Order: sequence, then C-alpha cells, then structure tokens
Amino acid sequence: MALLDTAAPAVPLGGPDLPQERRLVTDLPGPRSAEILARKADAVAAGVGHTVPVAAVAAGGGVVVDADGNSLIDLGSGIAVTTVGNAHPKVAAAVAAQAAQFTHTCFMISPYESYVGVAEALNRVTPGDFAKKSALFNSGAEAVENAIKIARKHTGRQAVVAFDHGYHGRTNLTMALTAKSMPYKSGFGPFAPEVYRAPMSYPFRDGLDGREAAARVILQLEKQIGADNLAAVIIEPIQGEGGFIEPATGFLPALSEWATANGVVFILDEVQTGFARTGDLFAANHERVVPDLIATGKGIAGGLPLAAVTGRAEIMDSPQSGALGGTYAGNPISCAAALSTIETYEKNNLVVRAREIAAIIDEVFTELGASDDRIGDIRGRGAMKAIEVVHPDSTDPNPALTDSVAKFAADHGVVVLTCGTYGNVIRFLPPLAISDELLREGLRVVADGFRTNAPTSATKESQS
Ligand code: PLZ
Repeated sequence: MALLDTAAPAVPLGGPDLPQERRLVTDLPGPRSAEILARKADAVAAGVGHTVPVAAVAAGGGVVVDADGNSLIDLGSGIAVTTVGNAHPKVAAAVAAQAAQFTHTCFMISPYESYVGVAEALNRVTPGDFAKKSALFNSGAEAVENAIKIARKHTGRQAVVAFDHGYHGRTNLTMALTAKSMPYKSGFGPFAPEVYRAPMSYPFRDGLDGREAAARVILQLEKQIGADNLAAVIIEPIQGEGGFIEPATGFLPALSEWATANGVVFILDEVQTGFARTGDLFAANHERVVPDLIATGKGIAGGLPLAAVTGRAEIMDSPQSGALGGTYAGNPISCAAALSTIETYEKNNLVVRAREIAAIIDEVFTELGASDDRIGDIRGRGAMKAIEVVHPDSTDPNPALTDSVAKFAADHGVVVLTCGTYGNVIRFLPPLAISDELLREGLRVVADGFRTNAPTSATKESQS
C-alpha cells in the first residue's frame, strides 16, 4: 500500500534508454527499498540472501534503478546473466511477441520451432567441428546434472571428477560437485555418491605450470579412481563462484587429451564463462579446447531462465527417448529470448566489446595494484575479471577488506560481487552494454574503497 503513496517516484522503463548515470537520491536502502526488504525478511525464507540492499524496479545498459529512484552502476549483470544488457530491446520485443502467441505447450508434448532453432544455434556456435546435438533445461544446475546423466549413460561408468573451488549448482548432485561447504552445502548432506575432487590449477597459489598441474590431477585420477571407472571430468574453464581462478596455460588441453585417450567424457561447465563473457564466445576457444559436452546457461537468453547441454551427437543420443526433459525445459518465451540474444552476440560482435572492457579494468587496477600490496592478483579475461585481496606482503586471504570494499561500493551506488573459497575475491561482470565512462566511474569507486580502507602502514608509497 505504501508503495502507492504520492511521493512514489515514477517507475521508469528499463533498457538502454534509462539515464546512464550513478545517482543516489537517498542513503541505501532508501525508504521504499527498506520497506520491501522488511517484507522480504518476513515473507521469504532466510536461506535466500541478497547482496545489495535495494529493490530493483528497472535496469538497462550499465545501471540498475531502485524503488527510491537511485541509479546504481551494475558491475554484476545479475551474476553474468544480462550480458547483452538488461531489458535489451530485441529480447524484450521477442519475449512480448512470444508471450502473445503461446506461453507453453511443453516441448515433450507438442514441440515448436524456437526450441529447435536454439539447439541448431548452440550446435553451430559451441566449440567443436563435428555433429552435435543439444537439450534445453531451466537452470545451470539442471544442465550440469543432465550432462552427468548423459556421460554416465554413454560410458556405462559412474565416477565423476570435479575440482577444488568448483561451483556447479545447488541441487543434490551439483552440491556434490561443488567444493565450498558454507553456504552451499552445510547441513544438506548426504550428497550424491561417486563424485571425486581433484586439485585445480591455481597459479597464484600453487606456482605450478599447466602441465605440472595436469600431471598432478591425472596421477590422482589414475591411482584413486581408475580411468576405467570414470564417466566424466567436469570443469569450469575459468572458475566462477570459486574465485575467478584461471588455470595455467596448458592445464585444460592436457586434461582434455587425457580424457579423450581414456574414454572419459570431458565436460566444460561454461554456465558463467559462456556467451562472449571472456572475450571469446566460449572460454574454451582461448586455448582451442574442445569439450565432448558443454553446459551453458546464464547469458544464453538475456535474463530469461534457460540452460543447455550441447555436445557430440553420439554422446547426446545415448539416453533413451523420454529420458531427458522437464515440464518447462526449453520454454518458448526463453527460447525466443535466446534466439535474439545469440543473434545480438554475433551481429554486434560482442566478444570485441568484452575485450575492450578487460582493457579498461586492467588499466584501472594494474595502477592500483602497483601501489597497494593488498591486491594480490588481478586475473580473468574479458568482462570476467577479478582482484584477489590479501594481507600486505603475503598471500593470506583478506575477506574482511574484500567485504569492506564491496560494501563501500554498494553504499556509493556501485553493484559489485565477491566470490572465492576464502571470500577474498572482488569480481567484475559488467553487462557488455555498459559505457566506457560508467565502467570507469564504477571501477574508480571500487578503487576508492581500497583507499578509504587503507591503514597507512598497509599501503606502499602512494603514487599521487
Ligand atoms: N555452473 C559455473 O556459475 C551459477 C550461482 C549463484 P544456476 N552461478 C551463480 C548462487 O549463489 O546460486 C552456476 C555457475 C556455474 C553452474 C551454475 C548453476 O547455475 O542457473 O544457478 O542453476
């Protein structure tokens, strides 16, 4: 009721025509957001957290606008989802048109063309020059689960290997694949059996080159599981929730070669890295790694829920008819959104935009990193970059400073996300629709967060 009182700011339409500015008209949260968040606390289960204390009413380009009329710079894209830009006009139009046509039939009851079109597009744009097939699902976790199901059916084997720091979802099997206990797994066992964990290549912390790190993994797989028992290896080419860990060059190709030589299905989880995010359409392309199966989601449909498994036709066809699917899997509205989203990546050559964004992030943080020894590592590719925050003159994780900087950014109208096993990584996932100016402004606020939180003894000589 209070939301309708006369002081309510007019709710703007989203999309790129929103004023592209950081504008705070209240402290955060403002009164309307505070009221909605109070209702959330009463009505929504405590397990469903939130990062920024604002209630969104519109978003587009590089901003999120809240219920009080505050306009925040978006450096998170709703966790790497609105890569083409929030409420992108082509996506919004495709959604509206499809919603007016039909909203659902269930693809398993009466199929429709847009699902087939999305499968054809995925078969064409994913890595690998061979016959492929796809199946669509509702979420990244569901895609990952199905990739494992397909690999097990194809190989007749059960064991699956995932990696330290890996994140694959919140369902039972994907919790088992996910490394981090708090908050994702704690109290939710027992977890799915026959899931094994191998050491990730983490150059900042292990000092190994790609071949050495792969040899360490392979020895473990051969000795502890046995290749003959192993259905699949699943890995994120750059880890997302685990800390934007980019394995050393050569690690992924070596694992992929070993898997192929041993009849193990090599699965890339590109739910977070996929669709132009890393400056390639898929992160696998960077080292020309070709997975047998690839799981995609997030950026696939401009914000509509959709995910997919795509891969070698003979593997994808292993499960019997009726074995894959779901009531909503490949919903027609999501498929319409995906078709215009994928077309936008290709027509607008958005991989190039992701690389431009990387250059700006590098410019700002290489300078800051040179003068602040709490910035341990700057890594990632394209519009998927991160800073690992440490205690001065060490590699000891510094989650307290990480949280302070993220809070400073939010208080000053910039949405940034944190991640990492040790909670000490600030990640940047801006929409590719953000302007250079807004990106620079957002990054400057984050940099100010480091300066504001700097005990003078903790920083090197300031340059300016
Ligand atoms: N695989 C690599 O990054 C989702 C999770 C946010 P869903 N990452 C964001 C949270 O706290 O729930 C993700 C991912 C990778 C799988 C998933 C799971 O995708 O669409 O969230 O199920």
